[in-house]
Amino acid sequence: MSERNKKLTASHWGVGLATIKDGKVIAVEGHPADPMASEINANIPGSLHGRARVRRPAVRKSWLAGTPGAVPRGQDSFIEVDWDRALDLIASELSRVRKTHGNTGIFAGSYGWSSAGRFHHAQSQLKRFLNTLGGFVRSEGNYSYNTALGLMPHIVGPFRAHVAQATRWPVIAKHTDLVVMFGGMALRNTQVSDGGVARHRMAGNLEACASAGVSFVNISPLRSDAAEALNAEWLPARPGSDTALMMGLAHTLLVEDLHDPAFLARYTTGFDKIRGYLVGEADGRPKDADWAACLTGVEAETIRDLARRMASGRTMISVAAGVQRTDFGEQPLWMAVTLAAMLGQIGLPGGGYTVGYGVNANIGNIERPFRWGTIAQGVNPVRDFIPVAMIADMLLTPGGSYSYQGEARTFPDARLVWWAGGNPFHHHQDLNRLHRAFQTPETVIVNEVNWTATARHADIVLPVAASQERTDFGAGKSDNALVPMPQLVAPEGEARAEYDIYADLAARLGTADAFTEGKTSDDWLREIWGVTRDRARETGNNLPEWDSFLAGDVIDLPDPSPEQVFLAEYRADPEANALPTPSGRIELFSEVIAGFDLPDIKGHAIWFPPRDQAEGRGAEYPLAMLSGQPRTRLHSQLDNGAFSLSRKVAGREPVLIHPEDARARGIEEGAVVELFNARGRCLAGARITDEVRQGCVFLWTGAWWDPDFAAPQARDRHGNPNVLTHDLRTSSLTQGPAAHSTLVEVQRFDAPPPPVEAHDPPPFEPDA
Ligand SMILES: Nc1nc2c(c(=O)[nH]1)N[C@H]1C(S)=C(S)[C@@H](COP(=O)(O)OP(=O)(O)OC[C@H]3O[C@@H](n4cnc5c(=O)[nH]c(N)nc54)[C@H](O)[C@@H]3O)O[C@H]1N2
Ligand SMILES: Nc1nc2c(c(=O)[nH]1)N[C@H]1C(S)=C(S)[C@@H](COP(=O)(O)OP(=O)(O)OC[C@H]3O[C@@H](n4cnc5c(=O)[nH]c(N)nc54)[C@H](O)[C@@H]3O)O[C@H]1N2
Ligand SMILES: [Mo]
Repeated sequence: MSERNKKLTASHWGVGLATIKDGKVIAVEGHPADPMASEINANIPGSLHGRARVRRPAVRKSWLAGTPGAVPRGQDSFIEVDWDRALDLIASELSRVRKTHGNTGIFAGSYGWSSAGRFHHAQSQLKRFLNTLGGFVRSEGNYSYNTALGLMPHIVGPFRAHVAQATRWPVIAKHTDLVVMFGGMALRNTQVSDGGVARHRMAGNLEACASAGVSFVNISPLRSDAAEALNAEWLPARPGSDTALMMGLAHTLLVEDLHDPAFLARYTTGFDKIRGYLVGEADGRPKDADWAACLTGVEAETIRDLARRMASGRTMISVAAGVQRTDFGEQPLWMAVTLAAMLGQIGLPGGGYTVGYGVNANIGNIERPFRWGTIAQGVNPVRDFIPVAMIADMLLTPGGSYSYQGEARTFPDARLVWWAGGNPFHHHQDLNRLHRAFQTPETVIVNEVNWTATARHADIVLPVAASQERTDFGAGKSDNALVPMPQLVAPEGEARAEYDIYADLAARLGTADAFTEGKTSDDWLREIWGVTRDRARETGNNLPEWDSFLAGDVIDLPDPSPEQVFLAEYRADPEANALPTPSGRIELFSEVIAGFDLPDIKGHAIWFPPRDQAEGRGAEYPLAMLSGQPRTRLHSQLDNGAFSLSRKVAGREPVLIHPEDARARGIEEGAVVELFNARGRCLAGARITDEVRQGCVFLWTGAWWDPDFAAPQARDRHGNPNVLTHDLRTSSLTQGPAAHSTLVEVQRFDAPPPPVEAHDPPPFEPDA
């Protein structure tokens, strides 16, 4: 390590060097070998040792008193108890629920990012523990790109594999003329990658593209969704209108004979169907540039000109994951694939399409050279699951029916909910509805580092050690580096590593041998490191012994595929390398999806207007609210750290408002404003800027929810956009979250602004 007295710590946002004094982490800076270390590190000390830490096990007062409905979850006070009492309570609840309802009465879908580290991964630990006890209802998919996960296998192939195979940025720098970015490519989002990122390469790779003369078009409501160095042309299309814009481009290619019939014939199926739709065969309405101009707010001539430019050279079409987190988010994905197929450059270096550039630090920049070792989660004997974003629906309508992937399914009856490593009261939409939904289970258990809104909705809260408080190693899912994570400080209060908590619980329930296999954390770490070392050796890399690794610096491994071009093999030989779709080709029309006969997705890409717009809510709530990822933290993590706090406005989350929209409402820079719609309301701090499209406001995700239950609609005082978003999904095919499609109104808030209390612990009471 370059600097003595500083110790390594690894996070989803990169490797940090921590300074420790008197048993506390007092500073964390980026690793000197990281070309673009993340400022998020600066949040660690304040959050790690902050007021909000869960320091002792705690039980909700009314639940402990045996009158669980006396005060609603999320509004109750807590009683701190010792570990034995908390674990006895959980052991007896688990036994009771299993006996009365069976293991399908336990929901432990427990979505969330938790912390980096191969061994102390919150969800893996919880799942392993519950699997030794007969299993649990899980969740499927994610909040990030669920719609792509559910759609892409039907039309091109497995999405996760395809993201890993994304064409590399240096290839784009060399071969591409034009990158057309739907949803931009926000550099702020490339600070993070799940499991970690040792070197932030994105900014450098993009700068290299700009220097090589690659042109960029940023189609997005936010100008800064394109890095400044790109000098991108900004087309601020109306949010939710990407499909229409792509259709206008496709129609232009078609009528000006700029498309590639040979590619379409050889590599795709169903072009005739979408062609018929584009020219308006059935509805008499050509989806031409003029039609698209009305829906997108982008001039028809600009659309035609862009289509010609796309056809005149090597063009990469990029779709940000945020674009599919919208109403009918399947459609822009399918239409992007259709548009790229019409250009005929799929599989060529620097051409075609990519969904997901910018969704993390590593996509298109690096990949892991082999699979890292990990702790086995075991086998879950319960088959039942829910699509991840149906949590509120499941809790509110047990036994209710829903449609998913063409299948009629039934919600399980979740009596006990256990969350570890996620914050649904940050990540789910329509939080007032989720608050109601969380009243329905008999028992809610939450393992947390901090008193998040989710912890406040628990009956039993277990204080867990943060990643600086336990020994582990970091290795990003798509990174090529291994990072020692020695324990830096003792856990705050009575917090414990989750492995040790489950080991004690398993001992109470008679499954200790199955859970621990007689091993300590240290034994497991050595074993998992051993597996990682063996796999390294098989690929010709030598790794040190565990103890010297733990005392050393980051280990970089070779990049397995620096010249990678997405779908190059398919292009080279579409018979030998047929796609895993029903036809073996790119399906611009899918018989399978058409056969499901669903109301909200058809056999090819279709234009569906966003729901609020279609239902005429634009008059009452005229502003589109975007709620993208925050530059200053990871989701809700470390919101109480110094860097995140330093960017708040009037103590609240900043909301970006266009100068014209602010003027029309008498809103001044830095003022407290109120955002509202039929679902909820929140306060935020006004940042007036022409970076954001007129008619749109942008409120970052992750400000800890701070409801004032005495105020109208339990007004959130801090600025969490999910009090305003709907929790409908993209479609009944994929059931993906659609948070970006939200209409709101904004007004001045002239009353004395109430203090924000979200970063304080809840009220405690002594045990009676
Ligand atoms: N409106 C809107 N909503 C969104 C999005 C959006 O764009 N707009 N984006 C969505 C997306 S893409 C995502 S991925 C989700 C993210 O949603 P989450 O992943 O749920 O968000 P995080 O804030 O990362 O929550 C992780 C929680 O785990 C806790 N934690 C950290 N380490 C540990 C540990 O070792 N053990 C335990 N038990 N807990 C730990 C942290 O304190 C934190 O509370 O949000 C989604 N929500
Ligand atoms: N610093 C930081 N980085 C992060 C995260 C974080 O919490 N903090 N979270 C990580 C996670 S889990 C994920 S999944 C990724 C998410 O990565 P993305 O999904 O790419 O990120 P978002 O910020 O949701 O959306 C990107 C942009 O899409 C634009 N957009 C929204 N709706 C529309 C639309 O209808 N049309 C068009 N054309 N544009 C639209 C918005 O302007 C937004 O800035 O980010 C990751 N990176
Ligand atoms: Mo995500």
